[in-house]
Order: sequence, then C-alpha cells, then structure tokens
Amino acid sequence: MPKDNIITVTSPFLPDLKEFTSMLRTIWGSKWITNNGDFHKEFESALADYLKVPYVSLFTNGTLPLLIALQALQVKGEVITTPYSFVATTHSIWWNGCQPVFVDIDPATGNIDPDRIEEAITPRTSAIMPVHVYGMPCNIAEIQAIADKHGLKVIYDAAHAFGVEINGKSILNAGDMSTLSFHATKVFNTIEGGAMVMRDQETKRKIDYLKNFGFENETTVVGPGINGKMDEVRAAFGLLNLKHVEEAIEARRKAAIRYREGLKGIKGISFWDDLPEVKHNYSYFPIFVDEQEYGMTRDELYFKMRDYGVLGRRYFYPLISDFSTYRSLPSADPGNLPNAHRLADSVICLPMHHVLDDEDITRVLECIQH
Ligand code: T4K
Repeated sequence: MPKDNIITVTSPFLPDLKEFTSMLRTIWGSKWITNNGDFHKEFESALADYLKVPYVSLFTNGTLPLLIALQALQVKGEVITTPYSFVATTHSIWWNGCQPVFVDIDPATGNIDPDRIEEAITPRTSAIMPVHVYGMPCNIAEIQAIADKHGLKVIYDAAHAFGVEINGKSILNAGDMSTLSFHATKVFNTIEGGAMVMRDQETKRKIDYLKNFGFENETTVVGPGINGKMDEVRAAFGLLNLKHVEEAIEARRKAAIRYREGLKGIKGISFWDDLPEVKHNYSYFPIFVDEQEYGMTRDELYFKMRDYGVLGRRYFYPLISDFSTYRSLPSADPGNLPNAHRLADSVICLPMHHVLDDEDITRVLECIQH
C-alpha cells in the first residue's frame, strides 16, 4: 500500500506556516523563548475564554498536570480511577506514591461507573480520578455527590474533552481540577502540550509555582516543584490553532455523521450517538465489534483494516489494569472489571480528523461492510 494511501487514526491540525513564521520572528526578536513569555500569557487567557473556564495553567504535556494536581491537593493513600484510559492516567497516581484502585466502567459511556465507586472507598481513599474518555462526559453530578459525602478530591483527566460542554457549560469546571492534553494526536494540539483548569486564582498561583520548580520569586522556593512549563514557540502554535479549532471540530462532526450513516445497518457493529445536551468535540470515533453477530473478531477486523491501509487503533486495549505494573493490584482482577474488559476487547477507534474526505470515509466503511 503506498504511503499516501494510508488513512491514519488522526492527523494533526497545523497552523498556517506564514502566520507561524511571523510569530517566530517576534520570538526571535524578543529572545524571550520560555518562562511565562508574552505568547504564553496571551494563550492562557485566550484558552480560558474559549473553554469558558476561570483559570488555565499551561503545561509542556498532558501528563505533568495530572502529576501536579495530585501533588498540589496533597493526595495520599488510595485513588479511585478507571482502567479504561491511556496509561498516563494511572501512572500519575503511581508517581505520587499512591495506590490506584480500579473501578469498572459504564458500558454506555466508557467512563467510571458512579454506582461502583462507593464500594471501592476505604479509610485510605483520598481522591477520585475519572476520565472523560473519548470526550464523552462522566456523570459529574453523581461523582461530586460521592466525593462530597466522603470528603474526597476529584481530579478529572480531561485529556480528550477539549471544548466539551453540557447545556452550554464547560465540563472542565467539574471537580477540583481538570487536566487537558494538547498532544499532536488530540483534537486541539500544540505539538506536545497540556493544561490544567482550576477554579480560583490562589490555586493557579500555586500550580504556576509548582510547574516552575516551586519558585515564588528569585530566592524563594515554596514547594517541591518540577519543570512543566510550555515554551513560547508552542504557545504561539497553540494561539494560531485555537483560531481554527471550531473548523476542525466541524469537519470531524461531518465525518461522524457519515460514519453513523454508513455503519447503522451493519449487524454486530455498534457505536455511540451524540447526546443532545452535549457539545461534543469528536476527538475519537470508537466502534464496538460483537464477534458473534459480525462474524469476525475485533482483531480480525482490525488487521483486515490495516491491510486496506486503514489504521484504526484499539484505544484502550489492553486495559491499564492488565499492564505488568498494575496487574497484581486487587482491584485489577478481571472479575472486578467485566464491562471494561468487554469494551477493551471489542473497540476499534476509526480514523477521525479534519482532513478525512468522502473517499477516505468510503474506504473505511467498505472494509467494515464486508
Ligand atoms: N490522559 C489521557 C486520557 C490520554 O489519552 C493521554 C494521552 C494523556 C493523559 C497524556 O497526555 P500527553 O502527556 O500525551 O499530552 C497517543 C498519544 O501519544 C497520547 O498523547 C494519547 N493520550 C494517546 C491516546 O495516544 P499513540 O502511541 O497512539 O500515538 P502514535 O504516535 O501511534 O500516533 C497515532 C497516529 O497519529 C499515527 O498513526 C499518525 C498520527 N500522527 C501521530 C503523531 C505523533 C501524526 O500524524 N503526526 C504525529 O506527529 O499515543
């Protein structure tokens, strides 16, 4: 298969090179290339406006804000989380010296099942780290009610949930903090990058210190910080991409409509519909294969697609709880996580990005319509 014929699961949105070059000239002129420069400040403020959130702190990727959120909130002991995510979610808990406790998911959303959270709470539990997987909102109200009842912190891994709203309100305002990833593969990217969303200025100040080694000023270190800063080049890249993110999301929405039309008659293939109250970002398009009804296993379809040059991905297979670091935890027992296993064993994320054209989508659908 020639390389230009391959359809990848995603494709990064890139800013106009001329506009970007002009911003690079500004950076070259100022010689201020990192550490809270002008583009960094402008980007933080533009993001807070776009995302409808009070405060944003930029990061160099989407993993560090997870690590720092747990540090800042002094989370200790056990953290309840989902096994159905990218491994960075659980790694951030582990790196903080805490024990992840996996709770099964709701198969209708892929997100942690609030009805299963309370039974996992012990005297050592101090926080819940849910994930809005594929940008599908978690049951925020129920999770908050449980957290309030038991005095737990809630940190949302919102890496997939850029711009997602419920009834016009950002889901990034839920919990104590939410974190975002701006990795190249995300609906909005700064090449590598990420952010934390918080509710008050005092928390933002603290987080801004923590991502800069803990420095409050030239001579005072207020805590054991780390280096998580975004540089000026990527802040400029992000500012430009932000101007076009709505177009990118709209192109994805159209691709999702075409996929749904093409897939609805295929026995054994299921997918999720949009929720009327939600502004989705179409960051991923997962389908689920029922091998009995479809007549082929998920992996058979996955590899057949590869033969056609259609590179879907099995996000999120294997489950995090199946990786060697976490497998021996009591909550990683497959018997505790039946829904997560079912989803992980049946999912394929179809190619989903802003440059998919009709021909690409037809080719993806043709491999599935066997
Ligand atoms: N929490 C959650 C829930 C996450 O999903 C993630 C990251 C994080 C936290 C951590 O955020 P970061 O620290 O990463 O900001 C990707 C990403 O590396 C990762 O960011 C992402 N989640 C995860 C779900 O997927 P891979 O290994 O699947 O990416 P890769 O390199 O195989 O790329 C997939 C396809 O994308 C390629 O076939 C082609 C296309 N692509 C990729 C890159 C990197 C391009 O066209 N250009 C590119 O530059 O992990």
